[in-house]
Amino acid sequence: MTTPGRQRRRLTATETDLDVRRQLAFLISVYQSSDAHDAEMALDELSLLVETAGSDPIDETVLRRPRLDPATFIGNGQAAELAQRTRALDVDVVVFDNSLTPTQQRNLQKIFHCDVVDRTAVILDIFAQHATSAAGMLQVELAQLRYLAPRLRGKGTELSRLAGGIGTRGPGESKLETDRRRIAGRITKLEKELTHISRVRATQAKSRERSGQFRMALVGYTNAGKSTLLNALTDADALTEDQLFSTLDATVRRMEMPGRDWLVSDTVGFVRSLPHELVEAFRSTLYEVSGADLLLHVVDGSDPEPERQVAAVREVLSQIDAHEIPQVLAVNKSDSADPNTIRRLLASHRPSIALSATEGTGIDKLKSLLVEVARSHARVVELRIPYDHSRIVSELHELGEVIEQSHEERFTRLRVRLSPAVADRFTDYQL
Ligand SMILES: Nc1nc2c(ncn2[C@@H]2O[C@H](COP(=O)(O)OP(=O)(O)OP(=O)(O)O)[C@@H](O)[C@H]2O)c(=O)[nH]1
Ligand SMILES: [Mg+2]
Repeated sequence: MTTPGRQRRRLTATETDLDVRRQLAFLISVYQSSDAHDAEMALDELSLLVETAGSDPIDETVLRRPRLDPATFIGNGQAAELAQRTRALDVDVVVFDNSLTPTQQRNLQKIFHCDVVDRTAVILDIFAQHATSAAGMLQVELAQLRYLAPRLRGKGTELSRLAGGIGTRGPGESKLETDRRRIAGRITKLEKELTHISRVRATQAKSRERSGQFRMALVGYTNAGKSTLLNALTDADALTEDQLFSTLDATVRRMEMPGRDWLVSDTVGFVRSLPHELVEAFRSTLYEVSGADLLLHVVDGSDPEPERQVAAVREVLSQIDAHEIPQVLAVNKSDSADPNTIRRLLASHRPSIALSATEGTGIDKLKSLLVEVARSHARVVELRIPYDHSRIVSELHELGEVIEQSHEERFTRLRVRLSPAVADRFTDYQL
């Protein structure tokens, strides 16, 4: 089930030096009561994530544990039993879909005699390998170190961590700092650099806001086709790949729309329970989302259970306070999706539209729908602009749709349709 896209990735310095082979991974998903199906779905996705991170999942198991063990998560006995299985398979790393506490991770490592990581570590590792911009790298490294710091407590960093697998690679070619004494200093330094970057970003975003341009952000599960759709909408050349998290940095493009151009941004894909360390670190990147006027939520209609993706995306949107922004659902990959699934999605989510970003079908309809939705959320305001502020009149013609304009003794009187954010800027002139 590997696809060529998933295997391609840069070798880290450690790997190049030591010519390390791909790690063999054993996957475990634990559920507490009746959600066995969830646990199995979770394993399928974990398997993709592990492959994307560059390891080979060779076997997996779903465990039911009504009570979780604080020391070893799955209990000593069960762990010892599984350890026999993983040793026989010569497994390098055991990957849990569930979150493990630092203590559980340490204890399990002793029982399994190999690396034990959780889903968060895998996602952080993928982000580290995919980060290319300076800001992206700083953000990922900060998230990694915050995650790693409590895990290095106690004596010795133990284990095979020096071998260079999931959880040891920093962004780009770097190796993650694992010396406890130096981590705190590094974290402070990264935080400082990122504060500076977010200040610059905030200024840029503010100036875009002031320009009053309409901003739409593409959001969606990883691999849903956001970048492909951005390209189809704007003739851009954003990187698209059949792999998870190929886009990490926000890209902003201009899209021609009737009346005026919109700014459209594409950004990091979401995934079920995106690690909070990452959401925190990527807050400034995600500002493109939380500050948008409209969200275009892209879902992969060919996924076996796209509703799960939609729910996961909504959850992240709430985490970044973007859940109240108007949304349009684009059911993508209609060329390879089951028509019943498409119908179901369209019926349960409004406004929505089916399309294929690669085939280009539905793109024009999507644009009309976007215009319609943007309009329905716009406010019509009545303004009185003194003649000596006439510059504002021409500005209003650019920012919105002027419905009526008349001249009074000392004012120009306008009825104009504006997006709520822009309307707020002109409250002083409202009647
Ligand atoms: N069949 C089909 N495949 C598509 C369509 N749109 C995108 N894809 C494929 O889906 C894969 C992912 O597309 P991307 O545009 O990179 O997805 P993304 O949402 O930007 O993914 P990340 O940035 O990794 O989160 C690529 O292999 C695309 O060619 C479509 O309409 N139909
Ligand atoms: Mg992308």
